[in-house]
Amino acid sequence: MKNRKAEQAEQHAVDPSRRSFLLSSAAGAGAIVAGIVTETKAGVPAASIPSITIPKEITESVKEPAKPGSFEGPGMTGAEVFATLCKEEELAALFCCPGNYTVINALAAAGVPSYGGRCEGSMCAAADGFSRATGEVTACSGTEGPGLTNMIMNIASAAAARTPLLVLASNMQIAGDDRETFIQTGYQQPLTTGMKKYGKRLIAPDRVWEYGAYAFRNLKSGVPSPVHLDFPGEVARARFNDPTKLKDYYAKDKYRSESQPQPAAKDVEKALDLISRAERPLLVAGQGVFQNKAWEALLKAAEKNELAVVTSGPTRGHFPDDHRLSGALTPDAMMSADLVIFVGQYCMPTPGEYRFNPDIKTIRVHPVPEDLGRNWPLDLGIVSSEKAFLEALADLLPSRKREAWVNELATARQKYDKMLNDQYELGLKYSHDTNHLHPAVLCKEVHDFFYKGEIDPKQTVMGAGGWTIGVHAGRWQRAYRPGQGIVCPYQYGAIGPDLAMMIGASAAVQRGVGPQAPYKGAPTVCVSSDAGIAYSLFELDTAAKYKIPVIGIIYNNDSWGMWPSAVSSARSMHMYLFQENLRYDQMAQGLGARGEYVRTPEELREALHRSYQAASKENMSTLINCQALRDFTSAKNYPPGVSLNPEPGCGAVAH
Ligand SMILES: Cc1ncc(C[n+]2csc(CCOP(=O)(O)OP(=O)(O)O)c2C)c(N)n1
Repeated sequence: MKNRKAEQAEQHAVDPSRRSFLLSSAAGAGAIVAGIVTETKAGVPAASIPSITIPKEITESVKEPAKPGSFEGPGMTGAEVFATLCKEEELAALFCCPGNYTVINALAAAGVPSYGGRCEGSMCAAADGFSRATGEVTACSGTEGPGLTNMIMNIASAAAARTPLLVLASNMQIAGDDRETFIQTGYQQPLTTGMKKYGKRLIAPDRVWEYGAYAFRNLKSGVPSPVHLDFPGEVARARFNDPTKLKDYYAKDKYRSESQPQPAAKDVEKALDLISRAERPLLVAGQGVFQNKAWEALLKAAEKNELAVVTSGPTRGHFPDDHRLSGALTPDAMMSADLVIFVGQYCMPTPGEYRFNPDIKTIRVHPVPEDLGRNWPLDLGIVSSEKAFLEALADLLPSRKREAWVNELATARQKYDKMLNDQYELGLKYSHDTNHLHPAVLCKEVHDFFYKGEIDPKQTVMGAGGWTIGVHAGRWQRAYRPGQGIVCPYQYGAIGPDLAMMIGASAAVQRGVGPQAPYKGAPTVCVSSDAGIAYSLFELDTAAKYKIPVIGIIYNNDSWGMWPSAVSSARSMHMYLFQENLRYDQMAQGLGARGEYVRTPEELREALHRSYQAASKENMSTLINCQALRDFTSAKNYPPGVSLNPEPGCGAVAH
C-alpha cells in the first residue's frame, strides 16, 4: 500500500490544483499551509489554521454591474463627472491602492475595469504593463502624499517608455493648503516634473470635465507620456445637478481630434528616392508603430520592397522575430545597413548607441516636429503618424527583391543563434558542475518550453528584467505577434517593477484587450531577479485575488548582481549580498500562489509544466525559485560573465 506522502505526490503530479498543491506542500517541512490541524509542542491539538481564501465580497463585488453617476436626484460628484469622461474615453483599466477614495470608487462604478493591489508603486507598474501589452490608456491611483510618492520610480519608468498612463492622486483640501492641516498634504505636481507630458492640481470644481479633456488630449495625441492629475476634496466631492454648471462640458469629438498628421507628398517622394538608392535598407519600428497599430502596413511595406525591420521600444512583436526580413537577431548585419528609417522611435538613441555604420543615411518619421533632428542627424525628417507613413510606403514602394541583403540577414541570424547555443552549452556545463542553474540554461529552458514545445509560440506574453538574468532573458525572449514581448526595464532601467508590470499585462490578456484578443485568458510569464522580486512579490496576492495567471521565474543568486563592483572595496561587499538560499517559492505560497523550487534544468522543465497546467486550468500563479550562484555573474570565475546585448534588436533595453 502506498503511504500518504506518495499518494499526495502522485495526486500532485496529475492534478496540480491549488488544493493538491497545498496538501503536498503541507507534507514538506515548514510549509505555511492552511487547513491542516497542527499540534502544539505539548502535543495538545491546536486549532486548525484557516486556509488562504478569496472572500466572497471580492468575487461578488468584481461581478457588480456598472452604476455610473447621474445629474438626477442628488447629482454627480466631481469624481463622478471625471469618471464619466474616463469611461467615454475608454480608459482601459485602473490599478490602485485605497486612497483617493471618491475618485477610485467613481471610476469603478462607471465601469472602468479596476484592480486594487498592495503597493502604489506596483499598481503603477501594473497599469504601465497593461498599456504596454495593448497600447491603450490606463490609470493608476493612490492616496495623497505617501501613495503618490510611492509611485515615483514607476511613473518615471512609464515616462521613459512613453506610456499613455493617467496618474491620479487625491490631495487633501484646498482649504488646508500651506497650513500642514491634518496629514498628507503634498505639493505633488513638482514631484512629477520631467516624468509627465501634462499635469494639474485641480482646484476649480466646475473645471473638472475641462481638465479631464486636457488629460485625454495629451494621452491620445502626438507622442504619449504620463499625465498627472491631483484632486483636492473640494473638487472630488463637489456636487453637480446641472451640466451647464460645468465649463467646456461637451463630448470628446468637440474637445479633441482623432485626426492624424499625414506625410507631405514631397517628403514621401524623397523617402521613396532614398529607399530606391539604398542596397541594404533597415526600418526601425519603434513603439509608435505599436501604439498607432500600424503593424499590418509595416509588414506590407517591408515585404514589398524587402526592407529589413527591427523593432524597438518597451513592447516587442509588431514585426515577427521569425520573419526572414527581421533584424531582431542579426547584430552583425546592422553594421552594413546603408539606410535607416526610424518610424515612431519615441526615445532616440545617439548614433554610437546603435551599431550602425557612421555614414548611414537616415530618415526619421515622427508624429510631432519638435523632436526631429534631436540626438541623431537626419537626411530627411518627416512629420507623420506612423500608420499614415507606412501605408504610403506600402502603397507606393515598388516590388523589389534584395537577395544579397536577405542572405546577409540569414547568415547573421545563424551566427547569432550559434553564439546563443554556445553560451547555453557552456552554461549547461557550469550547471552540471555546480548543481545550480546558470542563467543561459534557465532562459533556454523557458524559451524551449514556451516557443518550441506544445504551446502555440505566438501565445505567451513574456516580460523580463533584472541584471544578469535580464540580459540573458532578453536574448532568449521572442515575439512573433504584436504585444507579445514586454521589455520591463526599457530605457529607465529600473530593477523591480517586472512582476507587477507582468500582472498588469496579464490582466490585459485575461480580458483579451486589443492585440491580446486571440489569446484571451492565456498565462503570462515574468523572468526576473531576486533583487527585483523584493519590489513586487506581494502583488502575487493581487494576482491570486483576481485569478490572473502569471508564472514568475526568479533567478536567485543571493545578491544584487552588481556585487563585482565591491570586490576591490573591502568594507563594501555586505551591502551587495543577501542571506543565501532565501525561499521566494515559500513566500509565494504564503501569498496564496504556488511555489516551486528548482536547481537543475530537469527540475525547471517539470516545474514549468506543472506551473503551466495550474495557470491555464485554474488561473493559479506560480513563483519558481531558481537557485543559482552569484559567481555566475563573474567573468573571471564563469566566463564570459555578463554583458549588455547589442542594440537595436532582441534584448535591447536602452532604446
Ligand atoms: C531600483 C534600482 N536600484 C538599483 C539599480 C542599480 N542596479 C542596476 S543592476 C543592479 C543589480 C541588480 O541585481 P539583480 O536584479 O538581482 O540582478 P541579477 O541577480 O540578475 O544579476 C543594480 C543594483 C537599479 N537599476 N534600479
